[in-house]
Amino acid sequence: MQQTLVLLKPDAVQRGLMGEIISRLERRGLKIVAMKMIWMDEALAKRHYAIHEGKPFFAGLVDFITSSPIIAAVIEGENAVEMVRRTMGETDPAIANPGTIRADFALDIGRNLIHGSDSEENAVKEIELFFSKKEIFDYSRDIDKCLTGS
Ligand code: DAT
Ligand code: MG
Repeated sequence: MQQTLVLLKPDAVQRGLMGEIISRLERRGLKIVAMKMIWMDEALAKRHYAIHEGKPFFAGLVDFITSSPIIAAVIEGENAVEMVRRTMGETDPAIANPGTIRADFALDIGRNLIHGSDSEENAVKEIELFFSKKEIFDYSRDIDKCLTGS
């Protein structure tokens, strides 16, 4: 089963939107297999966003993501990477589809509430950056049989 990394960014924590966002992922049927509150330091922020190093928004992004505690979670499900990305919406809330987390709760590309890995390959790397194997749980839920027809 596919896993992906989700971060609820400082704006989600500060605005009291953690429950709302987690609830949307849960209600979709996705399974949370790890979750914790952490305060990212500059080194972790730079590693996590290494692909954006050199871009004009990089310094601001690192400052923002380290400005408050955040929630880190591992989400599991069939096609979880894409399911989470589509539930989040486009990076820029201004063009995200209504009904997505970013369109419904955010205005600004730099304050878009949630991170989700963008590929299975990156998900594996990002999960390793935030979680040890022991922090990720393998468990089943009775509702899982209600979520698919197969
Ligand atoms: P995503 O978070 O949808 O994967 P990304 O990986 O392209 O988007 O960028 C990472 C984060 O960096 C994004 O969530 C918000 C910030 N960001 C991206 N482009 C930006 C821009 N043009 N101005 C300000 N912040 C930006
Ligand atoms: Mg990205």
